[in-house]
Amino acid sequence: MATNPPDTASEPGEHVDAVVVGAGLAGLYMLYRLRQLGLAVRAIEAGDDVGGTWYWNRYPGARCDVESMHYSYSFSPELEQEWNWSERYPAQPELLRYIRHVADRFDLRRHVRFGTRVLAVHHDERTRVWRVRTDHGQPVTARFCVLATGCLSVAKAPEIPGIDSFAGPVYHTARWPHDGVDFTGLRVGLVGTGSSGVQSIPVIARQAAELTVFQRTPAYSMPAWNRPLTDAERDRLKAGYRMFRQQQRESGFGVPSPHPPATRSALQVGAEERNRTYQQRWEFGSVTALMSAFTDLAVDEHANDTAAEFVRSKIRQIVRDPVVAEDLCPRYPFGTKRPCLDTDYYATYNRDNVRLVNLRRTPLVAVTARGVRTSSQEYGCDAIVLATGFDAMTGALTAIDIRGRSGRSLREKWAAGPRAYLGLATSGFPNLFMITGPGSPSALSNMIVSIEQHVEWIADCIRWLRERGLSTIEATRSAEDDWVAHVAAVASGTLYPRTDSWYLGANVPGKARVFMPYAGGVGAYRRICDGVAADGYRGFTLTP
Ligand code: NA7
Repeated sequence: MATNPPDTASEPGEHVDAVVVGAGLAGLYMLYRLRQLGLAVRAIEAGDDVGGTWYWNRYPGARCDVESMHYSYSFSPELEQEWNWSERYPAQPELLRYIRHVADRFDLRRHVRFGTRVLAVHHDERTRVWRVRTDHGQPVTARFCVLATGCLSVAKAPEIPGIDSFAGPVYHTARWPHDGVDFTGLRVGLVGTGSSGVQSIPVIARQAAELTVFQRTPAYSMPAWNRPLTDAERDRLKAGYRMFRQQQRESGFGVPSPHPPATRSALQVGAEERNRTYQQRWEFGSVTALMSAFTDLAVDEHANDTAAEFVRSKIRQIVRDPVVAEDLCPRYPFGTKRPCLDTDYYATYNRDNVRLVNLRRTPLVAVTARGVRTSSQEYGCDAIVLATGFDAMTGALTAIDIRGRSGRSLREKWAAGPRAYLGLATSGFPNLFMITGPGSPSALSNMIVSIEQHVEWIADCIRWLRERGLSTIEATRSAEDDWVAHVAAVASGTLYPRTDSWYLGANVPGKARVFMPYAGGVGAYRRICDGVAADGYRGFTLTP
């Protein structure tokens, strides 16, 4: 039942109640919830299929760093029961199969316009609708606009001189060819050692004749201990799924831990006991297990260094060449860049066909026609892989020309850093919502837990507005200012802002340096959002 004002109906284009930008995990669930409310909905997706992150990131070894049974939708108990994940940590092809299954099972594809990129989203104050312009096809107008554009969807162009002069192929991990790449017999140069590099390096090393890894900042990586799931494991979790989901929602990172909650400082226990605890967490294999071993690893430098040193000791044990091992040892506080989960990452440097180049010692000067030149020499390459990351959290939002009241541009409003109330909405942009936007736990959490929370909050909000005959909701400037200050205050109590990372926008030259995710935890954040809604959407202006 469309509710558009009659004067938009005479304009060319499609008129719906709500438009959703993106058909990844967030966009698909948003469609589902809005359709349940009886709204006319349209999603617009740049890819040719659903999947978002898991559609684009097809590099060898691509895998989620949250366990499959925890990184899956909780909204449908039937879906939970019928889908059988094959491995503890899901690989990209299986994740994409799952998301496609969800799209088909809930008949969501018919609401999505694929292969279409949103260029502009402009608010019309007279008719109070959003006008969405795309790279082709007709425009869409809608009362509500939801940006489900993802935190890691705009691949970062590398600021490497000469990259266009390279004679061979250049691949970015986040834009990998759909039919794969065969590196057999080739000399491959790979730039970047974040999660995408760490996952792809062992796989490419097994195929290529030679692999040269160009590392600027080493990652902290831990073994995933990935393995097939047994029927018994799947059945056990399925039987207790409802309680498990509740724990996820109330937890810090959206990843409940099988370990008892930490009660002591890392500095309160002796070295032997501390290392025993770290060893247990290492053997468990998860992104959060080590970080949550003691109460103060995220906030106290000295405590943190005990965990950092534990990982460094592992690197030194695994990597045979002591110079290479030292080059692989990170020096920034553990966990302040997102740690990686790997399969055979450090051991790969023991292979004869793998070489590590430490760009801190010999900086990358340029890419030439023949390979990669550092300050000390040129490394011949037949193919180059860029695992250089993303313009994270805000990149996909500011890539669109979004204009709110009085034609004000979001790009300009956020030039000094993103400003959003609860990471969900931004003042001056009525009826515009972001899923896992800056200022929400987003990338500091199990994304699907945060996605479901935002989608449900937005759907409940729209239903509430309709029940009261209200047409517009808009964050107030003062609520937004208070929230942005709160996000900064919480972050400043941690070690996170001390390290250059994509959480801070530090990986993109010229980007404002602001710690973007909310570090207060998924459970605490959810309670705040629920409280705002229970108070009649405190901090928002509501208009009939
Ligand atoms: P990341 O984690 O941002 O890693 C990118 C890597 O690329 C990192 O090591 C960067 O070094 C390196 N990089 C970026 N630009 C350059 C240039 N110009 N020269 C040399 N090295 C460079 O991206 P990922 O795709 O690996 O992972 C993103 C997230 O996806 C990950 O955290 C998981 O949540 C999933 P730097 O650290 O900037 O010195």
